Amino acid sequence: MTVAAPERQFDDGLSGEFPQGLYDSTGIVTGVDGFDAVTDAHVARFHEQGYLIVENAFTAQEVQIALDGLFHLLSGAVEEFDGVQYERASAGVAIEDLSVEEKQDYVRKFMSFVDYDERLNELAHHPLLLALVERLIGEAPVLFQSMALLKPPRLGRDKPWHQDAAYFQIELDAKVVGCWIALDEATIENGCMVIAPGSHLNGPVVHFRRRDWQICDTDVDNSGAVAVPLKPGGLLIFQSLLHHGTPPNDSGLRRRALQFHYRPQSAPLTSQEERLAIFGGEGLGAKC
Ligand SMILES: O=C(O)CCC(=O)C(=O)O
Repeated sequence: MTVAAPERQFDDGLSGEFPQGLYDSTGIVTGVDGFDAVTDAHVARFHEQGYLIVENAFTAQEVQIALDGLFHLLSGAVEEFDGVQYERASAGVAIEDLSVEEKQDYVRKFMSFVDYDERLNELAHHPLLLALVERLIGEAPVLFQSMALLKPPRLGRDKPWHQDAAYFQIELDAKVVGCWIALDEATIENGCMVIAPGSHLNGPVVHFRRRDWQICDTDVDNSGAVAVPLKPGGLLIFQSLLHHGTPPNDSGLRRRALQFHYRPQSAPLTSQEERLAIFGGEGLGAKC
């Protein structure tokens, strides 16, 4: 009996032109060295600036374990897992014939994997990570989204500027955070995070479906933007209203990352209608 290969899923973002300089920044920012170095002053600054960087948050061994977990899922060994989304540019490529090592260079993202790999689940519930998130949000964190974002060499598209809160059905006042963990060295050339410090304090802005669910390119104010290069194992924690995006990977180097989102246990959930009433540019008659 032959078993049909699972249908390939594509990320629903599109490639496309964007204004030159969209991901330009005024400089780079760095962080504290290790979880133990985070002081109350850093926590206070997180609330003002909307982000906190912890270099060397995870060891080389933990990074390798995370990659092993992703490779295991990509190999198809866990039949029930269908969370891999490929770059549309892979449409004409017979990826079924490729090794896992080769296949990863066509993947845009992995979604919702913690229930399918214990190694990744453990990383998402790393005691030091959870303790820091709890310090930042003031309550026991609940993991509600797991992603791995691979920006393949020369193929990885940009992730347009957006606010993560525009994707979530969670009350806006809730202290929701994203934790972005570099599995490779992330640089400006291969598509590290670019953020607008303090932008979370200005509240929600309308989003449009263009290359992605995003802030209109012409509404982006990157005059104070900074880039966040990270070594493998480095961590960027950011508030869900912080404006951020990533440029394409025009380099020959991989840029793989994990991203976990946590909400406070008590955060009230909302609906798609309520979310779009705040963020849905088109429905609100805004122009892009
Ligand atoms: O890792 C990336 O390229 C973008 C991550 C991000 O901002 C997101 O997926 O919301």
